[in-house]
Parts: sequence; C-alpha cells; structure tokens
Amino acid sequence: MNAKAAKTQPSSPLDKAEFKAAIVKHLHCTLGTDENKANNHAWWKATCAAIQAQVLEGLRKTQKSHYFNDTRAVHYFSAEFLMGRLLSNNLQNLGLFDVASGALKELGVEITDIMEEEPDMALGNGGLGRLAACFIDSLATMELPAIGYGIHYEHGLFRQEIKSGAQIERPDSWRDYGNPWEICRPESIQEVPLFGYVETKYGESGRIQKEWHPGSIVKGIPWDIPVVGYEGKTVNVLRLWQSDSSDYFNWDVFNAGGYVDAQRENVQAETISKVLYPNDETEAGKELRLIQQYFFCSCSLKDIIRRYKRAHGDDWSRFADQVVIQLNDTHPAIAIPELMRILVDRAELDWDQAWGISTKVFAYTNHTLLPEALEKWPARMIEKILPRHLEIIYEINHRFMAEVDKKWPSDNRIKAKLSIIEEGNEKMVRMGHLSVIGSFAVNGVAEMHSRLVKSDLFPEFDALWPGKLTNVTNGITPRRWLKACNPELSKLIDKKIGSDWPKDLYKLEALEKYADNKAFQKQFMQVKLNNKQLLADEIRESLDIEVDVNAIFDVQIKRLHEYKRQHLNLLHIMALYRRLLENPDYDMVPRVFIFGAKAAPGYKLAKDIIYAINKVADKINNDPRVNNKIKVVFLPNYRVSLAEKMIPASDVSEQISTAGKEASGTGNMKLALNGAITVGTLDGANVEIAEEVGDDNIFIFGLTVEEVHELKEKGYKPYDYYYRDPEIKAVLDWLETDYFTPGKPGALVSIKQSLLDHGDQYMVLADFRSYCDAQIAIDEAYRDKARWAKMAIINTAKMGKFTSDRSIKDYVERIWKLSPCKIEN
Ligand code: GLG
Repeated sequence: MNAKAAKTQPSSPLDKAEFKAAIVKHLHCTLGTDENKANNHAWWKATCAAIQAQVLEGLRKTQKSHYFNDTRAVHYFSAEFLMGRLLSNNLQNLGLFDVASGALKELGVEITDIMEEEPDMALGNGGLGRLAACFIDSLATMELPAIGYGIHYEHGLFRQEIKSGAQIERPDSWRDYGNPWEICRPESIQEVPLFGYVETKYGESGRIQKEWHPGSIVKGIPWDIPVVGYEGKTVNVLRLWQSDSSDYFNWDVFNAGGYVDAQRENVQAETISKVLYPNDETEAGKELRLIQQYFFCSCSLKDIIRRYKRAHGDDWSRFADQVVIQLNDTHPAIAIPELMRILVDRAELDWDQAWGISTKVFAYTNHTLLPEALEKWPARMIEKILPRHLEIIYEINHRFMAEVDKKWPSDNRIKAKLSIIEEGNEKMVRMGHLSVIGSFAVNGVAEMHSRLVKSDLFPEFDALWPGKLTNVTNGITPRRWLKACNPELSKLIDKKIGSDWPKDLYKLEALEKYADNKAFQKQFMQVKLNNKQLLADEIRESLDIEVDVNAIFDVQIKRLHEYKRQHLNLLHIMALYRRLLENPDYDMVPRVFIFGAKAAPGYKLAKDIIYAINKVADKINNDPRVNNKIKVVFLPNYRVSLAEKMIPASDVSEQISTAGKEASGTGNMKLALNGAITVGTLDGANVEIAEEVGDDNIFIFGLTVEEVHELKEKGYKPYDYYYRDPEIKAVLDWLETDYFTPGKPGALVSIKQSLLDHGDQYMVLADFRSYCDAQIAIDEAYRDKARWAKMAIINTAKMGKFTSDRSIKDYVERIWKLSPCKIEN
C-alpha cells in the first residue's frame, strides 16, 4: 500500500498525489485490475472507493459524537429516496471535486466520463422521493442528528424506452455490478412478523394481554448509505432495509420434508423489497405494498428502540425527548400502531402512557390533495396481514370518537367524516386520518397547499386541534441543483459574490445588483448558451435531432399526469404549428420544446399523451415548412441524472398544473435557480416563486384556485370553449385525423375525448387561451436580450428561500426542536 494513502489522519482532505495513489490502490487491491486494463467502470469504482474511505471516517466520528452527546434525532421515514448519482455530489460536498478531477486527469481519465458510469439510485417516483433526498443532504449539512429510513428496493423506478413513440418499461437494475457506496450491516438485522392471529390472555392483575402469533417472520437486512454534508463535517446515514427469509423460517416445514414449500416461502420474503411501486399520486391497494410499508416501519422502529435502549435501558420516559419521526406522506403511517403495539404489548405500558409517548414522536407531511392519492386500506386486508394492528387502530379510533363527541355532541355526520374507518360496502382504513390523529404536527408543503389542507381536506381536525396543521414550504439542495449540476454558473457566481452561497442561499441576492450590468448579463447568458450546447449534443446523440442553441429551450420535466397538463403544452405546440402552416411568415422566436416524463405503467391516458408528444414531434421535426422554428424533443428515461443536464440548459420552465392540484413542485425551484423563467399557474410553490422574483420576472396565466372552484360550481362545459375558440377546435379535431399517425386515424383520439366527452377534469381548455397569451409574452420578452438576461439573473438571485436548508430550519423550529451537534475528532 502506498504510504501516503494510508495517512494517520485519514479525515484531513487528500491532496492530488494522495488521491491518485488511493485510486490506483483501489484499482489494484479492491478491483484486481490495473491502469492499463481498467475501463471507465473500474475507474469509477476505484474513485468511489477512494472517497468512501474518507466518508466512512466521517461517519464513524459522527456516530461517536451523536452517541456521546446523547442527541435528540429526527428519523425521516420515507418509502422513497430518489438519490440519483452520488459521486459528483460527494466530491462537491467534501470539497474534493477539483482534486479528484486533477488526479484522474494525470491518470489519463476524464472525470465527466467516469461519472456517466454511475447508475442512478432511482428508489423513488418523483417529487416526494427527491424531496427526501434533498432533506437528508440539508440535515447533514446543518450538522443535525438525523437518519433516513426506507426500503432497499432491488429494482428502482423502471427504465423508460420509447419504441415507435410509445413508452416501454424495462426493469431498473441499479446494483447489478455492485454499489460502492452502501455498507451491509448484518449486526443490525431485524425480524418482522406477519399474518397469523391474536390471542387474548388475562394476566394476574386482571390486565388483558394480547399476544400476536405471527404466521411468518421475515428478516430485514440494513444497508447504510453515508450522507455527506456540505464541507464534509457531519456524515449521517440513510438506512435502507432489504427483506430476506428469516433463518429459522419454517424449519418445521423443512424438517417435515417440505423442502419445496419452504423454498417457496423464502421467495415470498425476498419479494417484499424487490421492486418500487411505479405509481406517483395513486394508490394501488395492493397487499404487497402494505407489507412493504409495514416491513420498513417495523424494522426502523425496532432499530430506533435498540439504539435508545442502549443509552436509556427500559426507561421510556425520555423516549419522546430523544426521538422524533417524520412520516413522509401516509406511506409509513402504519408505524403509529406499530409503536403502540411495541409499547403496550411488549413494553407493557398502559394505553394512555403509550399514546402519550407515541403522539409526541410522530409528525406527518401531507403531499397531495388528489383524492386518488389518499391512501386507504381495506380493513380486511390489514386484519389478514397485521391482525393486532387492526385492533389497535380500532382502539385509537374508539377513543378519538369520544373526543369528537365532546366537541360536537351526538353529531354522527362529523363522526363519520372524521373516523379512521370509512364505512361502506367494504370497510376502509383512512391512513391520512390515522396520521393526523397519531401525530403532534401535520404540515403541507407550500403556503397555498397548507391553506387548502386546512380549509378543504382536514377542516374539522383544524378546528379540533388549532395550531397542529402548519406549513413548511419545500426546498431543494443548492449543492446538487446548482453547484454540482451547473459548474460554470457556480464558478461565475463565486467570482462575482464569493463562494458562501451553497450553504446560505440568500447570499445569491447579491447578484441582483448586477442584473442590469451588461458585462455580467453577457457572462451569465454565455454560460446558459454553453449549457444549451451540451444539452443539444446530448439530444443529437440520443435522438439524432439537431436543435438550434439560439432557439428558446422550453422545458417541461416531471411525471406525466393529467393534472400537470403536458397536453396543454402539446396543444399549444400544435397551435403554433398550425399558425406556421397557415402563414409561413408567422413571426416567432425559434423554440425547442423539450419534455421528460415517465407515466405509471397502468395509466393509459398518461401513456397516450407520451405517444402523442412523440408523434407530433416526428411530424413537426421533419416538416420543412416549419423551417426549424419549432422542434419537439422527448428525452427518454427522465431521471435525476438527466435532470442535472436539462435544468442548466433551460430558458423556460413549464409549471402549468391546474391551480390547486400541485401541492408544491420542486422542479420549478431547480429551474428558476438555474436562470430559467417560469411560465406557470398560481399553484403550489409557483405562488411563492412569483412573490420572490416579482411579477416582471415570471409569466403567470390561467385560472386561480378560487376561479377553478367557481367554474366547477357553476358547471364547467369544455364544449363551450371548443365551439367558441376556433384554434381549440382545430387542434382537437386534428387529433382525430391520421395526420400525426399516418394510416392510423384515431390513434390520438383519447386525448380529445378526455377533454370533451369526459369533462376535462383539469380544465385544460379553460386555460388554453390565457396560456397561449403567456407564450406570446415570452416570445416578446426573449427578443429583448437585455431584458431576458435581467430576468434570468433575478430568478437565480431570488431563489434563496427555496434552499432545502430553509425548509429544514422551519421543520427544526416548528416541529422537530433539534439542535446541531458538532462533530469531534
Ligand atoms: C408530491 C407533490 C408535489 C410535491 C412533492 C414534494 O405532488 O407537488 O412537490 O410531493 O412535496 N408526489 C409528489 O411528488
């Protein structure tokens, strides 16, 4: 081993020579190859291994400091963590990026090439999972004691291919060739009971004892991913549970000669963490999904309790002082009855004492008002999988109903509305209600969303417990979403205002005074142009489409959903195309419309919209009459690492959901931070972005929440818009022809039907004209180079509020009540 690589103080930052030696050492000793034979994948792994040595040292010190200071910690329970790639982020956070890139260069390797070798860790669907990833970055950066808990899915979100315009799903295998960041912790394995029945026993003191006899037990194996804070002081952990059959699982069957049956059970146990459900904002009601949720909650709670007991033994009185658990949506809500079970059945605390602890531990974040996304489980399903938990849920509800009766005596309507149990053909357990009742704080994710949570979703809960429902506006980590993904802009900012902004994003405000400065405008827009060139290269490579970097890059990247209205964007593109066909001199700044979106595999209309975008793209891109004024690009397999390339290259950010439907959005923040101008509705965090940047620096259009409400009330008739606006009629009728799908008339008709016959639930037609007007305003603004540059600079300058550090600070002050912990050597 190279003597320098094994420094006595491994946590002091490596210099270039040491880094080089460390990489070569890992190439030789960890990977069994050498500098001549190694391919990019091997170089990537060796580089990761070289960094990991530093990271693990930081992790060890962090854990030691947290233990000796007996810190209160937040435990972020989330079924999804959309981490993306870790190499460049870890290098940036450790301040080693330039060192590493220089070291690799001397070894004849380009760091940007090996970064491309890393598979995305796509253990999430969209905003909710990415938010969790940004939050753990901020928690570590702010030196707060925190653990992320989730599921170690073998297959993350599917890989999307586009075949003849249509989405095809392929399995994602992010760990096929090993993952250099994760560490298996067999010493912390947990066991999770499932199925079976509950026995009621009567103890000596007359106390009723419940004993759950599970039908099977599965094993939870923890994998730890170190989470490096910016400047590398605190290294927290993301602990993900992998399921496996338990060692003594069904020994009886096995011994009785049932070898095959025993093996079958094994396969089932392993299935639990096999695959991420690919639905964003809908609930499938699948048994396996509930098992997944219980599996990771049970493992995580037992892990927390094990750690607590190491310091406090059986004294539960301090548990709620040391532990706060944030439930990321209702996916981990089953943790509430699970903690009650552990406290009442296992620790033998009485109910009130247990409930007192439990309701001081949990806090819940609501991410959506969409009814189809509010989780409900059939009571029968819970009874089958978790018979004791159903009893506990009934008991929680029984006591809660008594409380409701005190506030609204004999009001059965309110009781039915607030009950955890929804009566009907099939009794359902409402996980949102359970979460509100079992938590001490509930938050929405943007001002407007939180207001609607109070007024529309949970008004009676707000009346019952004033102050419990609150807001924490989402945020994004500027380390990944500016510093790492847009190195050129970061360097320009560093030069202009210093380099403190990544951990104090309000510092970007100092850029505002240069917004009118011609020289700075030029530099700022030159960086944008360079980034557009990089994306144009990517587009050429992946789709063989040539785009003009002087055109407006107009970007809509997010899951495909009717409420997000990618089809509104599409209808506008078709309208522009028509205008050009009717008038070849139609005056417009050339535009490249760029999309990235995955549709849930079972969401038919979402897939139809992807198909339509691709078909319209084919036609327009190959129509010489368009004269390159419009290009339409659908980049397949949208994911974190692709977002990192698209966002720095965007001029226009499409945030066009129906008002009241997008709880917050976080892509809107990432794009604005990188100098893209938003065209958006007054929805989610767009409202707060508009407040920050001012009306002159954003293009707002469409109905407000109140107007949407009013229009619904008085009866919305999409046909009125169809008959009154000839352009709407023309583009919708166009969808019915075979113009975009030669030989296949009607292939795109489902979109027209959804907008007319099925009532246009998301009011696309109502907002169409105002959207077109906003697009004309954008076209005009872009022609004035100085005005556009100024707007872009102001957008970047005014994004301070949207750092996830600010979100975490809000959580800490309003909900978690945590203190930072300095890490000692
Ligand atoms: C949800 C919402 C988004 C929100 C995100 C994070 O739909 O509007 O930004 O959570 O809070 N399912 C989601 O992505």
